[in-house]
Amino acid sequence: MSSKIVIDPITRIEGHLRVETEVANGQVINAWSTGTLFRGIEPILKNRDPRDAWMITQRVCGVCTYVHGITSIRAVENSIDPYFAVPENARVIRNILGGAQFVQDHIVHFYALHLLDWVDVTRALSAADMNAVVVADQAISSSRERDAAYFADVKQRLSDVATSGQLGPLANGYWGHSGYTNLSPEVCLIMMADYLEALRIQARIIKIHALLGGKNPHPQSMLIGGVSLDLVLDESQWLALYSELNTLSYEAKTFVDTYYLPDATAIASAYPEYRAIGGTNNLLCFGGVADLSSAGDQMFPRGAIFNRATGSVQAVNEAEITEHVARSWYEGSTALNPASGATNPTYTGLDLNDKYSWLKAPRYNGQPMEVGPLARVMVAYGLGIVPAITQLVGDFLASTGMTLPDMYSTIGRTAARAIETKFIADSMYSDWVNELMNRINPQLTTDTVGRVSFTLPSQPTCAGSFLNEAPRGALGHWVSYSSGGGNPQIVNYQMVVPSTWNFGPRDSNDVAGPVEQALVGTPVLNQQQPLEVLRTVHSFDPCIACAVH
Ligand code: NFE
Ligand code: MG
Repeated sequence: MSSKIVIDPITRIEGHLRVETEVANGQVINAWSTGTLFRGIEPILKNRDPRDAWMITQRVCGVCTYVHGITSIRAVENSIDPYFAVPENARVIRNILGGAQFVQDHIVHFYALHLLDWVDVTRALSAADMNAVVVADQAISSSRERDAAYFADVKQRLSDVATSGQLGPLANGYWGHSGYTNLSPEVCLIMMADYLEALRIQARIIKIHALLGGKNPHPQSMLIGGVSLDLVLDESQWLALYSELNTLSYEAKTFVDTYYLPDATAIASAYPEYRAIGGTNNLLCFGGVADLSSAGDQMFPRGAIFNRATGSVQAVNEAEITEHVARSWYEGSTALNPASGATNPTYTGLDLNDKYSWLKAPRYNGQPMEVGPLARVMVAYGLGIVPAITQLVGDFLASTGMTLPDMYSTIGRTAARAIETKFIADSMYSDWVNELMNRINPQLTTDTVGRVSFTLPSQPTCAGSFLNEAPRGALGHWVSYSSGGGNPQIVNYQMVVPSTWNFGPRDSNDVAGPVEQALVGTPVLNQQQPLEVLRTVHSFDPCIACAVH
């Protein structure tokens, strides 16, 4: 006998996601992932000027803001010249905008969207001895300096929320579930304190977008050819900018060192059962996050891993990317490469035996692929060419007692996100901010160039693409446009987006998508409170606004 569990909507995500599982003998034996809202950005882009596409594609999402903008710009730049190079100042500014995006986004995910899968708020309220909380806090990280009065205040604030009857973001958790008891009440209170700290720090970090991008979400300072910022600064302007960027990137790095990575380590240590739950078999990374040189050396290398063979990373061939729509609400029956992709919506109702999602089903070499932090970290680790990742993964495994194969799991995915955040936050503070400020220091340089001029190609039809990394994983944009004598118009615009890879439905061969596969085998203790399902779904950090676009 089996039964069905439907979670609709899944909350603490971006966008509209329904997950149905079939459970037998206390375990998930089948799963279906459904994106329940159509967006239509690809059709909206038709007939628009390709130079405007980045402004429109940014509106795919306000969570992974910036990444669709920059990916669009680089796809158009590639249509002009596959070796199109922006000025060094623009390269470094783009890196900092991207870095700030990743660090802020991952902190928001870990604390605001994922933490309550591991921490029971009601348990935090039963912590009684604040001196014991201080001892537990310093056991998680010795660089923390909080006292009993601090935690008593946090407890009081939480208790005030609980008794107000207006729980806000703390409402509707599976509180009291026995799967939460791995963490002591003291550690639950610590984690809730860090949740509140994270709300404050994420707003600080993303101020970097206001400084270099004019606003957040959706920075305004990019252009095809570089950035639109005026880089001619006098001494006092330079000092003011340096002081802000240095302080903000230091706060980001310090928060990751003091709270995020230690908390992720503590959760991974406390929930060893999640090393064997929620894994997938194949990982795909397009490479990116930052261009470390004008030659295009990327912070995270490109590569694919099949069947968990971390040691044999495969090269990526763009021609092997396809999207299936057999089980999605779109016309067509052939799997298409996005360079010739199509988006013609046709809704036929939710039918798990036929069509059941607004997401397409991307495949690489015909296989479903998990994308995201775990793919980036494992590809870099497998290739062994990023010393910081080799070191951070080694340290994490040593401090949690995990093995490398354990990384193919729900907790490994959550760990990889924290590990890469540390690498990015360190690079932003120690390298990129200094690189930019040295480049534009009026006492040291006369190189104030932020953009190059360009001419769109004059062929009847031009095409470009760019493979990038967004916080949730591999992101590709493909554009083709008619040059039309000064009035260029988009003919086709296709995006294949991280959460589309992870949350897409079955393909025309009836092969399930990554999340659908990852959920199979998950134990479910209480079908009224499917906490275990939620843990794995959230570990992918779904953004269904992006995934459908
Ligand atoms: Ni809307 Fe996004 C990221 C992109 S996810 S969050 O990261 O692209 O699919
Ligand atoms: Mg698409």
